[in-house]
Amino acid sequence: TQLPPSPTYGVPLIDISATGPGAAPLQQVMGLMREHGPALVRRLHGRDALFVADLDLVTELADETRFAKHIGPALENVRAFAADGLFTAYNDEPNWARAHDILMPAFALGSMRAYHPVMYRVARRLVDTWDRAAHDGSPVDVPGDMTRMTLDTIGLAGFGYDFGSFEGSEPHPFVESMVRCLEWSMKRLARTPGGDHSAADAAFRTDADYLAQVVDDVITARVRGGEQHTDDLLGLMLTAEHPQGGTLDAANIRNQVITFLIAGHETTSGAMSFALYYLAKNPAVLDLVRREVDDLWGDTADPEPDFDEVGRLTYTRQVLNEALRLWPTAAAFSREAREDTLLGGRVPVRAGQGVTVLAPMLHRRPVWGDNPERFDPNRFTPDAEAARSPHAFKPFGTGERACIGRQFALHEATMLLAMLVHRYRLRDHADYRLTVKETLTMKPDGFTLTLAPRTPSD
Ligand code: MNH
Repeated sequence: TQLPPSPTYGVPLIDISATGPGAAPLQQVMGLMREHGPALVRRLHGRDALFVADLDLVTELADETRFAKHIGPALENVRAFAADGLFTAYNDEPNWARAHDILMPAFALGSMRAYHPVMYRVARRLVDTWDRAAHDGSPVDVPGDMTRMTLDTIGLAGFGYDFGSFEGSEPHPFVESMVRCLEWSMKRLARTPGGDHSAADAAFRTDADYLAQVVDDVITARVRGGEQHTDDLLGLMLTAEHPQGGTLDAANIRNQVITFLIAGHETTSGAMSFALYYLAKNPAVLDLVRREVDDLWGDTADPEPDFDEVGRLTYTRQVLNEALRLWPTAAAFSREAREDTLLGGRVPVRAGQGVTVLAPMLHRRPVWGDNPERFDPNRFTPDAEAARSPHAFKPFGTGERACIGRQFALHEATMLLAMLVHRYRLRDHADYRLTVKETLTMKPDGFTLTLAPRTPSD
């Protein structure tokens, strides 16, 4: 569809073609919004994208009768390797509803209980690695190790497949191929028309083929094992029938496995990394987390959190929410109008046209008070949450296409953070300055810590 000419947008139009989006396109839009306000059109080589962060506009976009998920150019690129998997499926693609209905039980509360022991087992792998680093005084690569942990967790919990990421010194090659695929999806958005990108595209194909091959290994391992797993993700994918009939076909299962291996670890890893960053920088907050975990586990050297205890770590969870407020690791999601409409009574949006919500800026709007950059987990006390619009905080997207793995991520991350704070003193040995790396998702770049074991009462 032809977009209306610029003056009818009703918001500032900024052409970035001269500089391009650079290595951090979403942070660039954050900067543009700081200058031009929370709704703007970014023009790049004649392609326009409407970005919003204003609470009123996001509240409207959350109205499922007027708007739905939009597969914008970024997710269109991700479709090149995840196709009709849940995350990138079109709303009206039959496989979306079919897979959603079949897989929902795997994210019910009872399933979280079933995943808990696996999550704990993998958290212990990380702790064993960090114990050695604490002993040697060597720094730990925080986002790298968080990624090892979350990949092993989703592999084992979802698919009974062990990536063994802590065994070698290198991350599993799946991670590097995946990151390059995500980078390709992002950089493809910035291409100047007419350039030759065949080398980048060929490299992408190699990586995407490798991801598919890993996925086939995951599936073969299960089928050959012959066990009657029916309750984890892969078990449901392979065996469950939809209430209205039909199972997932082989091609769709492959797309779902790729989708879950990526969506199930990349963002959670970043969220834990940012949370550790803020803990390392905010001793008063760290003290409160310590108090919470010490109340539960005291001087027990190796506490094994049980499922219900993780639910009682309310302040630790507030810390995670506050980290996701400042750096929602899946920072943008898009909505499309079901019919031609006026957004906020002033921005014309055509049926099917995309509008991208920039969560990190939504999360810094005046509804968050006059010092939104301050890290303050008390923004997430039950009272504070009850007093605030539910649309002011959207790290997991919105509506029926919102994140299916939210409880999974929060359980895994809350337990790990609590275990780490209970066990170590975190030392910001390098006086780390935050730089956020974008590969569609966001992570603190080059963030390391050194560790010291905690002794009773310190
Ligand atoms: Mn997750 C969708 C953020 C953890 C699996 N996820 C989304 C969306 C956001 C999101 C935002 C909506 C995107 C859109 O509207 O286009 N997810 C997160 C964050 C974390 C996260 C910030 C961790 C923190 N996600 C997880 C985990 C899993 C998972 C863990 C799986 C175990 N997420 C998904 C899937 C979807 C999704 C699958 C697509 C759901 C659908 O469209 O039906």
